[in-house]
Amino acid sequence: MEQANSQALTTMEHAMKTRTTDLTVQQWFHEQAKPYQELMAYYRCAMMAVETKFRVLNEDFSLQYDSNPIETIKTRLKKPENIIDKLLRYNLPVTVESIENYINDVAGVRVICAFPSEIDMLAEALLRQDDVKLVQKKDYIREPKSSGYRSLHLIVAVPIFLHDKKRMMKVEVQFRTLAMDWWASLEHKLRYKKSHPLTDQQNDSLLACSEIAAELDRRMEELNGSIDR
Ligand code: 0O2
Repeated sequence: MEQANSQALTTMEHAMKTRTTDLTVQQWFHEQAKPYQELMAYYRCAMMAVETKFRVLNEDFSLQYDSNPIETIKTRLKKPENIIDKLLRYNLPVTVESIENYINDVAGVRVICAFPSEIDMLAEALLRQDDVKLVQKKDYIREPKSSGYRSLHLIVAVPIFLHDKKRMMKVEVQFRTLAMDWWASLEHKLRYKKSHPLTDQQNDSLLACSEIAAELDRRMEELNGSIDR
């Protein structure tokens, strides 16, 4: 943990130094290192809390319906350089307060299901829990991005219980099917492999692949519905 923190700080320090030579920003970093580390620790706790909620739901669905809707759960803490980039992109002050107030996806949990209907089922089951507060919903499944990206994004606030207080922390939950995840992983790999943007033809091709993946999801869902248990 100590080692991970100091690694994150080194990366962040590097990110800030390479983006600006402004002494006040560097000074900020030295002053804010402790509160930054603390905030990241709280986000790690919130990710653990949300991951546990999904593991419990999976277990319960398995007992009640003899099905495990979750194929995989992944967690990630946003990289320090991406946090700084986002603050700068939105012209927000580089402060620990602004990270907490405005960056909703510092803590990320990705839930991968086999079928699209399992996504709605899990999202509803999460939001029914009385300690989970919905902050924002972006449904890129019903309205895919122009790139072809499909996933359901929920920003939720969940409590974490520390030795002397309770804190509400925001976590971004991305729900995807295996097909949506396959497309997003490959698209990311292809897009970031190149130093220059993809051509219109390459973008069209990626969009077409996303539509094929969506069709696969529909067919598998239909097949699943037609199989008696
Ligand atoms: P990281 O840190 O690498 O995970 P923004 O667009 O970032 O200014 P917002 O609201 O965060 O604002 O964006 P959005 O689009 O709702 O969600 C961003 C995240 O969704 C991305 O994380 C990806 O994980 C995923 N995503 C969104 N669009 C695409 C896409 O076209 N292709 C792929 N493969 N993934 C996408 P980041 O931002 O990369 O951050």
